[in-house]
Amino acid sequence: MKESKKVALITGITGQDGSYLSELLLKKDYTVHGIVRRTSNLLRSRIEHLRRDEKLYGRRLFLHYGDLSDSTTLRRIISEVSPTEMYHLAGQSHVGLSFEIPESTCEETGMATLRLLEIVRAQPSPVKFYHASSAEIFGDASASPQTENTPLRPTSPYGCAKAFATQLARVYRQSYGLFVCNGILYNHESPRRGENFVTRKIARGAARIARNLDDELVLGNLESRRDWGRAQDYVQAMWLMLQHQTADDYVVATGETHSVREFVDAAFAVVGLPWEKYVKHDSLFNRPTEPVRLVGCSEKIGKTLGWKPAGNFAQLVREMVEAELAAIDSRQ
Ligand code: NDP
Ligand code: GDR
Repeated sequence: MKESKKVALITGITGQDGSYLSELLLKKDYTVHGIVRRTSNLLRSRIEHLRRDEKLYGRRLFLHYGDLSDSTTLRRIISEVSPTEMYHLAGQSHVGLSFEIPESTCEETGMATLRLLEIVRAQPSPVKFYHASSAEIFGDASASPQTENTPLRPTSPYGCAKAFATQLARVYRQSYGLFVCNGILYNHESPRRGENFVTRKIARGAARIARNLDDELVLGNLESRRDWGRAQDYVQAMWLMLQHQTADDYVVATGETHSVREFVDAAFAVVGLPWEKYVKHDSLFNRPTEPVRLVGCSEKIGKTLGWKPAGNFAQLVREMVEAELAAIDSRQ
């Protein structure tokens, strides 16, 4: 079999974005290497279909054990794989939980990015590096909508760690001429979203209530607003950034916000139930602080790389609820 010349290395391949990005790169004829950490459960549900594909696994898709805290292993994997492109997506990605486990969040998100940049800097062949930055770096945003030039004012340990990593990525690009891009991504969702993020929790809750498996859905702040897009479109943006002739930072967003309440309303409308009867509030899910006015301006990536979001809010909600219903029905 002819070896593809484009070799990608993905940290966080088992996550929502890593799984969609792997599919995209494999379709584009890349050889894809992913770093997975040791867990007690071998089933990696989001990439299991790729791992079971005999035409891919062991031929154009490879998994390597490594943890973000383990620099000697990361260095060995990067040297052996010699990637042309590296997508750094791994880390503790839950903002609310970062208040409970701030040290490990900052270690994984901040220090691990520094670790990887240092390893990439020492590679004999250039590696294009994508860093998964986040809208959370803007936190208590001083301007709205936010652009690549909006000041960083994070409001959570997670946001602080991403701000540190984002600024470091800029420093490595400017100081050493490395091809490093920050994708400043706003919330993006899909049926593969982790179950403790609000959109998946709502979609799953609405579907389970509709099928009489649950009788309530307990949430935190219903008035929070987010700029929600589709994960499948956002991994396309990651890839586009590394194909451009120069490295830069890009905001990736829809430019539209909706409240958690609107998401709930739309999700329960899909199953034809009145949400007010089932949704309860528990302050356990409230956060000590919330970012404000988070909405992104994706004009730069639109003009420079031709990216634009596909689909709208209503389609996203429907897609997520229908996927939950289909999963329940296939088990019954
Ligand atoms: P997920 O939480 O779905 O995936 C995180 C990935 O990181 C998983 O593969 C996880 O492995 C891996 N990981 C976590 N800690 C370690 C570690 N110590 N060593 C090795 N691997 C580790 O996140 P998403 O796919 O949603 O997001 C991808 C990245 O983009 C994250 O950095 C996130 O912070 C950032 N981001 C996400 C946005 C979104 O809306 N989704 C928006 C902006 C930024 P395992 O499967 O074993 O848990
Ligand atoms: P976020 O996503 O913090 O924006 O981070 P999340 O879905 O966790 O929260 C969105 C908003 O919903 C409110 N909320 C709840 N959130 C959760 N998780 N559970 C609840 O029960 C609940 N009730 C209300 C939250 O308070 C918040 O305001 C995501 C992650 O993917 C990050 O990794 C990424 O960087 C940012 O998006 C951009």
